[in-house]
Amino acid sequence: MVIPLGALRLASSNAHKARELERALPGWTVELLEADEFPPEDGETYFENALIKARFGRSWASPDELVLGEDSGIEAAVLGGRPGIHSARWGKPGSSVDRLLRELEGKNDRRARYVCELVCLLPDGTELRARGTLEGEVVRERRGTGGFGYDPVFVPEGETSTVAELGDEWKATNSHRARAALKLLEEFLGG
Ligand code: ITT
Repeated sequence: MVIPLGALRLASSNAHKARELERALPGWTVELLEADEFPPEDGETYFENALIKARFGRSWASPDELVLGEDSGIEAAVLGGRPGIHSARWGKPGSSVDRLLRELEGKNDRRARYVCELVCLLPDGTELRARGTLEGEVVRERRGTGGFGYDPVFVPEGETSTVAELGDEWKATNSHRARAALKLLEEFLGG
């Protein structure tokens, strides 16, 4: 199946995700779904949550649109993969990064990875899926202003700067989301 360049409707309320995906997919536009409320993300995996969002988007979007669901998170090795799918709402609202730093206090093993799962639902109901990861480690203090979420405390493997210092340009080709988007593109091209 070869899908021509076009528009993707992202079933998300996170504008950072839409911008990052659009930059990662030259020639495509990525727009957020204008929904007031999204269904609860009660899946047990990133894939299940991405599928919940994509199916919700499919029920809202115009029949000819391609709909995308995205779920992502950060997994700290020494915490057994937490916060994982709970990354967005870990601890008190707005304090997820503080909680991660607190839980890693005094720990030498700072390894972590970002994970992103994408589910694309085509107008005919076909489901395409792609996953991207980014390995790295969590530093002890915030640095940088780019990106969002945990980016000020996450240094990717092979880098010395945090993702927030590396910035949105870097994310557009290297992030877990960009990697998943490129795999999705391969699916679009019939790979
Ligand atoms: P939607 O569910 O509406 O798409 P959300 O932000 O709630 O938006 P998720 O439920 O997928 O998204 O949670 C992902 C969380 O994981 C996100 O809020 C961040 O805390 C973290 N995260 C994921 N990708 C990230 C990235 O590229 N940079 C920094 N933090 C990220």
